[in-house]
Amino acid sequence: MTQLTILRYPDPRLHTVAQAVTKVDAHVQTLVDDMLQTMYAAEGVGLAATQVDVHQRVIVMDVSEDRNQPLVLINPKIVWASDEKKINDEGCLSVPGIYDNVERPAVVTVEALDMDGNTQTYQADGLKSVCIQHEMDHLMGKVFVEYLSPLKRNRIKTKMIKQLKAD
Ligand code: GNR
Ligand code: NI
Repeated sequence: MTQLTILRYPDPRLHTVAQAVTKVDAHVQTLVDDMLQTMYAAEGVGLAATQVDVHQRVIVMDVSEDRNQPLVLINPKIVWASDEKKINDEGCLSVPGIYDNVERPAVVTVEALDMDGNTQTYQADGLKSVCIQHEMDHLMGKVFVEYLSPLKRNRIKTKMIKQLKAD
């Protein structure tokens, strides 16, 4: 297993739109293993391939308390979203130390391939719903700070650039 480097905002590569996976083969399985290891090491609840500079539609997640329920979503597609919206405090491994409110549908149904290449359907609410939508945004090249006002976003950008220079 390999720990991968997580891109940090405002890295322009975070705005790349990912391509659909054509076959869930050994190459994709290795990517999934490496992404899970990277996510657990970073103590995140989710990770999109975009964040490790691989532009394929692959997401890993684990929203369980004991961090022992990995979930893999390949070529995810939201097939239903509730009219009901919810505001959640979001953070992102690519924007360390920044948390802010984002409004999203409260409940979603998502269809995706699993590690065996089988189509699975998941209904999610709470953190799992937020995380699925947050990760799917990454695959579209979108980072959560883009939901915030331009003023906030620019302050965050400046702060991140200062932090990167200090590292
Ligand atoms: O670890 C993470 N926590 C989190 C908290 C609230 C809403 C979304 C997230 S996802 C984030 C990991 C990450 O950056 N995934 O892309
Ligand atoms: Ni994120």
